[in-house]
Amino acid sequence: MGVIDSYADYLPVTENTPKLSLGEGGTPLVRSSFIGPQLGIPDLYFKLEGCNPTGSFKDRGMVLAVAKAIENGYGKILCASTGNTSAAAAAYAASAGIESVVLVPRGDVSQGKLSQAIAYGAKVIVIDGRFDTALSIAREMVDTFNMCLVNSVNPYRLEGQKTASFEIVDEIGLSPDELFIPVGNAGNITAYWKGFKEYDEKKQKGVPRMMGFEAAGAAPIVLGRTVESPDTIASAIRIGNPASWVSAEQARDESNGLIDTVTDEQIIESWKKLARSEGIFCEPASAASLAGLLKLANNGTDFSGHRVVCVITGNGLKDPSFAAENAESKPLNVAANIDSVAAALGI
Ligand code: AN7
Repeated sequence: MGVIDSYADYLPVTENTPKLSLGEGGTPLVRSSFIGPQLGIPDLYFKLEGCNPTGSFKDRGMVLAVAKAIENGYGKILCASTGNTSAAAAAYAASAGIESVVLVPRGDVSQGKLSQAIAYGAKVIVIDGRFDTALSIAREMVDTFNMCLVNSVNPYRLEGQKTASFEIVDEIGLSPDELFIPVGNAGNITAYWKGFKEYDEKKQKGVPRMMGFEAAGAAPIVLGRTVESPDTIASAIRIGNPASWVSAEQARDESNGLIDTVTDEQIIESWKKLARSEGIFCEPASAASLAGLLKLANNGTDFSGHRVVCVITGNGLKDPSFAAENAESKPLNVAANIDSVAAALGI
C-alpha cells in the first residue's frame, strides 16, 4: 500500500507521479496498557511512527518528496538532518534509483541513523557545525546546484506527513481531544494540524488541540527567540531555529493548543515508562510527547474522559547508545549451566 497509494485523493499527485513505496504509513495506534489508566485517561493512545520502514515518521513525507522530485526531473536529492530525515531520504532515493546527499551536524547524530544513511548509499557529509547551519547550507546549495531539497521546507514532505492524522481519526472514529507531539524543526506539528483540518472538512470528525513539546535546552518557539547552542539529550530535536516556526505557532493558536518545554529528565523518565510500562521502545526525542502529557497531568490538568494521542516519532533502535547509557540494569554474565542461571535469578 503506502502513503501515495492509500491517500492519493488527499495528496498533490498526478498520473506522472511515480508510485513509490516502501510500505510506509498504516502504523499502529496502540491503547495505553498502564499509563493511561493510572492517569484516569482510558482512551490514551500511542501512534507508533517508529514502525515505518526506516524507523521514523519521516518516511511518510519523504516518499512523496522523492516521488515529486523524480516527477519534476531531479536526479539528486539533498537534505540537512539530525538523522532521521537523512535515513529516510537515503532509503527512498535508493529505492527510486536516484542519488542522495545528506548534511549532518558533527557529533549530533546517533549511530543508528548515520549507519542507515551510509548503508542506503547516501553521500554523507558531516558539517563542523549545528543542524541549523547545515540546513542553511543545504538551502543555499539548491539555489546553485541542480538538486531537490527534501527537508520539511519542501511542501510535499508535510503533505505526506499529514496522512498520520487521517489514520488516527479513522482508527478512533473521531478526532482525539488532544494530540501530544515532539517539536524540533516544527514540520510534523504543522503537517498533523493540516491533516486534521482537511479531514474535518471532509468527514466532520473534529480536530484536536495541538500540544507540542520542545526540549527545554532547545526551545526557540517557547522562548520566542532562536537558540544559538541548543542542548538536549534528544539529538533529533536539538534545533535552535525551526524552519516551520510560524506554521507551528499557527497550529498551536488555531487549535487552542500549546507549545511548551520538557526537561531532559522528564524525557528520560517518559522514555523509561514507555518501555517498561507499555512495551514501547522509542528514541529519546519521541518520549517528549508523553513527557508533555505527564507534565500537564502532574500540574493538575484534567484529561479524564478525553481521547488523547501521543505521537511516538521514532524507533528506540535508532539510538542504542542512549539506551545503554540509561539502562536500569545490566545483563548478568554467568557460566553456561542451569545452576548458574538459576542462581543469577535468585531461584
Ligand atoms: C524522532 O531528522 O529534524 O518538529 O533532521 O527525528 O517535524 O522536526 C528530526 C526530527 C521528532 C521533530 N522526533 O520533528 C531530522 C529531524 C524525531 C525526529 C522530531 C524529529 P519536527
